[in-house]
Amino acid sequence: MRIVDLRSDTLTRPTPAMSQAMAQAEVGDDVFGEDPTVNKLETLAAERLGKEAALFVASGTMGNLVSLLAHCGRGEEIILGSQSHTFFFEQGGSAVVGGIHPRTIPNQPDGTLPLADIEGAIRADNVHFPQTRLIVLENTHNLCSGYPLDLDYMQAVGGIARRHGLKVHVDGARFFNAAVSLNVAPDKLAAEANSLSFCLSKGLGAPVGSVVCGSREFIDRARRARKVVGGGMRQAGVLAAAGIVALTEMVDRLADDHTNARKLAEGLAEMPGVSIDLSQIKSNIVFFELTRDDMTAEQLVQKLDDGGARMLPVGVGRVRAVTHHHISSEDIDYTLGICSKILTA
Ligand code: TLP
Repeated sequence: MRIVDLRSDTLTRPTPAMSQAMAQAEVGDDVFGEDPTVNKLETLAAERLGKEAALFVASGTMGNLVSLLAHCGRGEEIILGSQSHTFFFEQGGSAVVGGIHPRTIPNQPDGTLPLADIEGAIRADNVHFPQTRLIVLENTHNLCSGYPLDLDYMQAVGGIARRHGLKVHVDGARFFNAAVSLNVAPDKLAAEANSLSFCLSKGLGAPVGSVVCGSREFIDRARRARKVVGGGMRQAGVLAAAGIVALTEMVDRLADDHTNARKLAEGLAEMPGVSIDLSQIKSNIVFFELTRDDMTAEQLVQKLDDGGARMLPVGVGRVRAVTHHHISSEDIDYTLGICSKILTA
């Protein structure tokens, strides 16, 4: 049976070029700094993001965790969005592992944290308070329908951070989706980030891995943090090889994923019992709400699954679909056909 799997862009399997690069990768022991393919990926990633250095890590979760550990000490505080992946989906790792205190601010539908709220959350020097160290942004913002944070916003947050002596970390799991959606060079969009973690294993299609970018001194600390969480991966060049292909061949095509997400959203908007804000759809993530009482999100997703299309129920009455390089425009027609049968029955 034909299955169109829109649950996540993490489902992407390596392209033939990636498989070939992995099979032929030159490797060494990366904990000794001797894996030439990892070193090449790190140099390339740092260049693309306009940073001094980079670090290959196992996952987006690890990228955020080692970044937070490198920026903050125990009892220090980070300001981040209440809907952020780091707060919501990473088991509170920074608190569990690093004793770092999270201070959340409600995200706006466009993924931003209001600037006044950020300023208001920065702690005064007072013996009762933890000390604020870091502002964490997410670009694109997963739970906010993949909305990209634009250059003006990044600069405004960077300005606040500088005025208060804070650092900025960007969870850029889908940072290249943001750059493509906004049509801004990645290094320009990353300029205000003291650190940025992006995933190779989402829309860019590599099977495993993320890269953290920042100053050389920051990356040295992140490398120590990676080791303490068991992330020293030895002959990791077999994985990094796919990451190099992801960075060099898979960025520009993200625009197709955005076009397909838009087409899916526009089709869904026509269906009875579906509510969707089309102005939210800027990259490869589509969220919609079911507005009928006779079907839950879980029931809809089950029916879709039976019909040959997979999506994710996320919260009450909310469903997520994510486009990626295995999803064609024709797959979207097929998916809309299945949705229409279920929702108009
Ligand atoms: N997101 C996954 C799930 O965990 C929800 C997905 O399917 O979207 N930051 C952001 C913004 C993410 O969306 C994700 C993964 C991560 C970090 C973590 O990356 P991994 O899964 O590589 O640890």
